[in-house]
Amino acid sequence: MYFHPSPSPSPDMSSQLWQSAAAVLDTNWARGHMVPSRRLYPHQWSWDAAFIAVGLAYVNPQRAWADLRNLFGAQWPDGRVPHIVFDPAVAEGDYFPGPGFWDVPAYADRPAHGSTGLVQPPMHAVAAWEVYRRATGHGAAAVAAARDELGWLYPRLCAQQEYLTGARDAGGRGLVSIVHPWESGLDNSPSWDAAMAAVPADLSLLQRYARRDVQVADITHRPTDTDYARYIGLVQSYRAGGYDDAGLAAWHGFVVECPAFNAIVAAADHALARIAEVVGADPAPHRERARRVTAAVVAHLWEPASRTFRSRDVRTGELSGRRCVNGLVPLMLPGLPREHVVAIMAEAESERFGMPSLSGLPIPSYDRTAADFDSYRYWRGPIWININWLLRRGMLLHGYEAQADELRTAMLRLIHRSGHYEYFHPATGEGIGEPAFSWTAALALDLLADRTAPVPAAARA
Ligand code: 2M8
Repeated sequence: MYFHPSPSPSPDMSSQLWQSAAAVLDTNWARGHMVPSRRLYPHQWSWDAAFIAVGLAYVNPQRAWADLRNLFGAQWPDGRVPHIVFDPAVAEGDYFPGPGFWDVPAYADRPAHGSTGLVQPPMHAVAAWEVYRRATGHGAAAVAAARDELGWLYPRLCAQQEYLTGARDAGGRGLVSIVHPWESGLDNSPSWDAAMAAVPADLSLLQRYARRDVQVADITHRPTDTDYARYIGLVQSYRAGGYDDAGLAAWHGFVVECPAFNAIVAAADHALARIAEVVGADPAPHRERARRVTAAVVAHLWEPASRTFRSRDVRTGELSGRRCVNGLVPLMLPGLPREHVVAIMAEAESERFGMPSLSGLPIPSYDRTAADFDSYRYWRGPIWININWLLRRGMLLHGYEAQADELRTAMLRLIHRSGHYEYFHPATGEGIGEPAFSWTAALALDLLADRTAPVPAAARA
């Protein structure tokens, strides 16, 4: 094994990592917003902006708020926050599918450059709360500014939650449905394989629309052409329906309840309850909705035989047969019953997900023992820092301090050794995908600044 667990990051390592992470965030700042990476993702992405804000809170809180403002400036009148906000200065051909393909409806106050019509997990309330919480380290003026920013964001965050828990409750069970794998953020996860198998894959679409991602990334590390043909077909379907959500399960080919997405929805309401107290609103409805969504995740997405959470295909009613990391993410919920917490921790510590004590590395995106586990292909095996960051928060919340610390150390050592990569090989730790990836850098800052870590001098300044 290439990596060996070590008790904690040394002060030298922490200081180098802090500098390199801050440098990635400087490099990726583009015209009033942050890009996930310069080459492959030249626009602004929704849940990336949330993870990025968590790190910017330490080095440049003004940019954290500006980035969130740029994203919510593109919010639709129905409350949806688009999964990509396009940068008008970037050519149509620099990302596929670009703004021309999405052809979203125009309305008065939407930025002319447009967006997609999909969403991503609503991590933003959690992020906004984290940025606000850190403002005390930057003086009284920063705290006052942060309170103003929360005031601006609060109604927008509420509208985002109302859209998701309202129009997107396609199954009528109190859970949010996603209408495209891109909405999960875990694009080609095996969690969608069964549902995607029923979506027609018209490969001729790839003659009409060239994939841009494979011009700048290794095709064996990305979703397949068949995946992309289905991705394009699903956007065409949703677009043809005017991005309307009425009766989704009857006419759209992919309608799925994801345990990670829904856990993030509930976590958003917990964060909104705290934000409500700061801005003078009533926190009670947020706590109540968080409780309801948590109860629905437990009631409908738990697979008793394997004692794991699974995604559910709303069209067929079937739970996915695959053990994927999205099934561990409900650990981040404070209201998760103890028996489910214990079961998730057992899964995280099993040979399937192999906590660092087994592999020396953070948790992979898919069951290591599955026959189709793929160490390179995106969300079908590699390690992702944002998901591990969420899992670590869950471990801390439920009193698993030693495991949380082990995971933190493994993440920091991995990023220090390999760089701020988009994702990592689950056996060797080799960096894969984009080498200067914003959320990896941002979350490294947060992990470094954790009170249990040796605080680097730059963080104290
Ligand atoms: C990936 O998704 C985009 C499509 O939205 C892509 O592959 O082009 C995912 O990893 C997603 O979680 C992430 O938000 C996005 C930008 O980093 O890239």
